[in-house]
Amino acid sequence: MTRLVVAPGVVHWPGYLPPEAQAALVVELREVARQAPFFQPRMPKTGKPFSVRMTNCGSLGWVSDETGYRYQPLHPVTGEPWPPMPVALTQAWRDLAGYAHLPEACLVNFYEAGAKMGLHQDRDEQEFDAPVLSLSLGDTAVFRIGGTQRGGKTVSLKLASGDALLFGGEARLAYHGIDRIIAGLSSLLPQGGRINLTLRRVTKPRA
Ligand code: MD3
Ligand code: FE
Repeated sequence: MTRLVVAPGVVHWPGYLPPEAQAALVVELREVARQAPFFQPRMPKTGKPFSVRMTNCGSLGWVSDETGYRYQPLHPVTGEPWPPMPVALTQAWRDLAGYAHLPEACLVNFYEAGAKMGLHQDRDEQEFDAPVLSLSLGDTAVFRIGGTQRGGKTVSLKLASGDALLFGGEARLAYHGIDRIIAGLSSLLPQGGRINLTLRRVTKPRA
């Protein structure tokens, strides 16, 4: 398995998930989305909608609306608990994360053609000692990552279906975002689009 160190704390495994595992995961994610439908997050204060739609699985999910960003145990629209995390995801975490405790949240981002995500830091978690693990499915994304200060130098990376990317150590608070989606390179999702899964430890483990 090819393991590329992209920058300090950033590790890329191109094609980590073989095609059959990607297809099996899509089946499980359709069930997640049936139980916890995709919602359209909104920017704090302005209420401007994101171009990315989201859902979550695991005991906690990330949500955003006029009142702010936060993790919560219930879906913001249905009021139901998030569905369980597929075992394939906890397995990828055990395999790659190098962290002794299980993730609590898996944020599922769905990008249609034209969707993007501006440069931001992920800092709504209580535990920055845990890495964030990302898995990409479907269309390729042009991903950009910089340092811990806004306005610094950035590097771009293409994320293809099946790729895993781990952010830990000094990269955990790096600015990052998705500049654009490149359609037509993957046949995993018949209607096209990209799914990104981010597995996160949210709370500080008790031991
Ligand atoms: C670097 N998602 O959900 S995944 C996000 O492809 C997010 O949907 C993007 O940024 C996506 O917050 C990028 C790669 C990623 C995820 C979390 C990180 C990079 C990260 C946390 C810290 C540093
Ligand atoms: Fe992020």
